[in-house]
Amino acid sequence: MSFRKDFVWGAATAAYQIEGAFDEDGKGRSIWDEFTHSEGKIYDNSTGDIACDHYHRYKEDVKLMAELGIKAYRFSISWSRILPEGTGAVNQKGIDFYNDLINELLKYGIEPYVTLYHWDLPYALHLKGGWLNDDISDCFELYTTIVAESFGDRVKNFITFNEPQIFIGFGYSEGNHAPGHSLSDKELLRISHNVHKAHGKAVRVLRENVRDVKIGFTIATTPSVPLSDKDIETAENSYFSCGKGNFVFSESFWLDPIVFGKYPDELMNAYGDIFPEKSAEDMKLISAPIDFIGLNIYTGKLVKTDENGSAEIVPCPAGHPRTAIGWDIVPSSLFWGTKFHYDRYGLPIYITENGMSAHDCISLDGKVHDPNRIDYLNRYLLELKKSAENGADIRGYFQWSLLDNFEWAKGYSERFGMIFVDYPTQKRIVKDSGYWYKTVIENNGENL
Ligand code: GBH
Repeated sequence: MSFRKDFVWGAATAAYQIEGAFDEDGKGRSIWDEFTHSEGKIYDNSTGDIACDHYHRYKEDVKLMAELGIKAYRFSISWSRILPEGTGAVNQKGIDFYNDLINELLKYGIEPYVTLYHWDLPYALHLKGGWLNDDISDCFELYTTIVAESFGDRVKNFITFNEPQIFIGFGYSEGNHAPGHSLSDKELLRISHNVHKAHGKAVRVLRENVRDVKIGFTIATTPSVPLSDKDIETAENSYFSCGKGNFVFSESFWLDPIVFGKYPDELMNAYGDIFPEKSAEDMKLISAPIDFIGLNIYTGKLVKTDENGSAEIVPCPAGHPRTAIGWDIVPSSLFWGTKFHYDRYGLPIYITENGMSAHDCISLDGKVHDPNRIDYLNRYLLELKKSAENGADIRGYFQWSLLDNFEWAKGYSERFGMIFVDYPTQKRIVKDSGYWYKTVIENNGENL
């Protein structure tokens, strides 16, 4: 045993972070266009107007992927590129762009994995209330129908949402991501239920329109890692708890309704009185079967059992290794995150994101040396392999990210790519870790 023979080795990106061409060829504005264009929101005052200029350079980027032996590419579609107003008229040039990209990928035998929503809500819909508007799930259904009809003959893998926790938690609660709001719990619950319904409607549309489709839902997760063997149960319970104060960021709030057709009792006990109206029909829609769970794992938190038998988070010791963005390096988060999710939900798992930021630069020899990233990836992938050997059904791994790109509120200050992007010239340089990843793919991880 080890990684499956057909293990999917991939790379991931998202539309707003790489495409640029923010107002070209009929694209409408998204909440991220508006957010980055308002003063003081982004660390380095940058925007995604040009980003990696992938809209114009996708052929070069796909070719680089092929050279690295990448088997699958996870990217997102910009809703406002194909529906500038969110609903209504379709922008044919937007459809053309994704058709060209998909065809280019298939030419090299790279399998497309499409994320429908990676945070860039059409601004026109935001003005009508966005995710708070109860009509939004119908708009999402329409958007998904167009995607399914346009690309479903060639794209078979879809992820409805990327990290609802983060776009809702950061965008509508903490306010440091677009659209920069700080809403009440009652409003956050309404938004979340609308996202759940939008997911359900998208699943229905994809099943009806795309032959042999595989559908997943991706969450952001910082797994609880047991400090010792005595703490396994405590870590697992705390990982899936969904109590007061943390429901948006929790796991079970997102996945229980989708997999079990039921919001967690803990949530309903705490918030039942302010929860929006939900019908049995809603719950049936939300829990339409999906094919896999996508986990985005970057770090973990160590958990031990305190004197009362409850979970206590143990901070990493001083000097513990961290990535440039400040996240602790906890390789075993890949083992425990996949194990706990497989134990609870029993669905196939893809790691839809994992990777690290570093302050990479071009050396005198013209290359980009990133030994720390190679070490990070090596350690994390060994833990993933261990989890697969331990029985979790792990189907694939997408490294975040193919390219250095626009890191949301951090602008261009963090580099997550296996390919370096020199923004002033848009020159691409494969980092040492990119070449290293190539050998991992060639050996199906046996050389780790
Ligand atoms: C993802 O979000 C996004 O999907 C992607 O677009 C983004 O570029 C990428 O990751 C890199 O950020 O304070 O140590 O506990 C990641 C969401 C939220 C993951 C915060 C790590 C906690 C770190 N992240 N989280 S820590």
